[in-house]
Amino acid sequence: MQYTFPENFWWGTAASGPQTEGVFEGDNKGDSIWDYWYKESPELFFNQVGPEKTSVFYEKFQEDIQLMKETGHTTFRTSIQWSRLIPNGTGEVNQTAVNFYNEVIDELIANDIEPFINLYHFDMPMKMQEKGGWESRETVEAYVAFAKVCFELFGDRVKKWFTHNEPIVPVEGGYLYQFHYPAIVDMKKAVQVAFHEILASAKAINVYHEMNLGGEIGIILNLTPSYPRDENNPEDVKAAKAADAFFNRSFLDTAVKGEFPSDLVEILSEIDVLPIIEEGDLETIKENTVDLLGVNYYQPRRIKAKESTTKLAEGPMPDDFFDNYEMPGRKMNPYRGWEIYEKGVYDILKNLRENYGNIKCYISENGMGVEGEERYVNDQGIIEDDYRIEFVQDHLKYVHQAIQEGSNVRGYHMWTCMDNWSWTNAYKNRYGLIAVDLDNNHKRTIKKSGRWFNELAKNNGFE
Ligand code: BGP
Repeated sequence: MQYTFPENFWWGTAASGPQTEGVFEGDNKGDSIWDYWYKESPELFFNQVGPEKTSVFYEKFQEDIQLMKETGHTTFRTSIQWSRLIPNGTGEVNQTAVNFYNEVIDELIANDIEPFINLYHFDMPMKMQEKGGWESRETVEAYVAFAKVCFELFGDRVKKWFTHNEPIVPVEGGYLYQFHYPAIVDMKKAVQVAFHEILASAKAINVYHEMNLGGEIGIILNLTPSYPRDENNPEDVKAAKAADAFFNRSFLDTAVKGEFPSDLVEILSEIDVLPIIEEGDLETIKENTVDLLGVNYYQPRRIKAKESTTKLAEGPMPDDFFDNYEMPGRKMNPYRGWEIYEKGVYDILKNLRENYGNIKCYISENGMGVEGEERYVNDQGIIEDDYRIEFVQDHLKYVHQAIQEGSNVRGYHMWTCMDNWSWTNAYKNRYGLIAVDLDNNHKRTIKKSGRWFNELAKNNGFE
């Protein structure tokens, strides 16, 4: 086999509770910010479709786990919805939710699929948001208590934990670019939110390690390599470095090294948006770094020195330090508007190897959302998504190369298993190895890529 991966390489997919479970009301679930926002302002949601319309994992998880088996999964990531487990954010634990997550975890293990559990996938309980969400210190403590409950309830069986998925996204979406609730523009709050997420993660890691449950805990970051327009132009290079500090190193350096990047601190201090830090916080962050890093990779950033004079907001914004650059001829996914640059994943892994102590990591999301996949259905009713197979193979070749050169990569998760609801695009773009027919009792049909993925996992590689 030309591309063989290390023994026991983790093959699987990633998903999240809010995007798959359904039953967004009922069974004592509390509202998350998404549930609340959708009920308040459905017109803000793509096609007015919100988290009430999912692939109904809550109901069909047994069937779904069988399909995971059929598609070669040895591992699967999902998240526990905080607002399902602890409806008010703090206090009483919802026994119906405990039963549900217990059943899911047990069913996965019974089918030899190792559960990877993430504690936060953009889904702040509304009750905590009312108290300021991540802006507030109270949320940090509430989150750590929630994490502890999860470790106590499920830590005997779950051995891979993650504190956050893409913590930069609630910062960008909620406090800078307005695509997550509360959808405001306020750089000072954005920085405080980021700081509290970082602190909450370190505190949860501390609790987990002290409990000695024999597993590993990490964080999942969406890393977007920042390439300057012209490597020989110092202004472009400086701009790319600033974007890298804002969007990558803010969370990467704190998670892996326990330190804030000094150039980021300089910028934040220059524009007077440094967060409130209490005594002992920096030590907590320093002492509680991750065991394992999840890398979500979809697209790079192309950056040039600031040329435009348009300000995105009255106050400071990251974009005051760089402009995005539309590189001519770049390969795009037209449906999502994201560049496809396979070598980006190699550059990330090389950077982790050279500058982050070769931290143990895995690819925790990578995938291709495509609109109108029904046009690829063959006469047996199967979607022939060769483009997805090609997309994954092309990325895996670079992952393989990084491993050959010594990168500490332990697995690959695709986004995603079943076509699912997306925060900003609802069901426009489909990412799954398995199609879901929303109009026909959520019927599942394995796509060609699902069959291919099964072979990939069984052979632990491809030709
Ligand atoms: C990641 C998120 C996922 C998922 C994916 C695809 O950033 O962790 O939750 O949504 O992106 O993105 P989208 O659905 O916006 O196309």
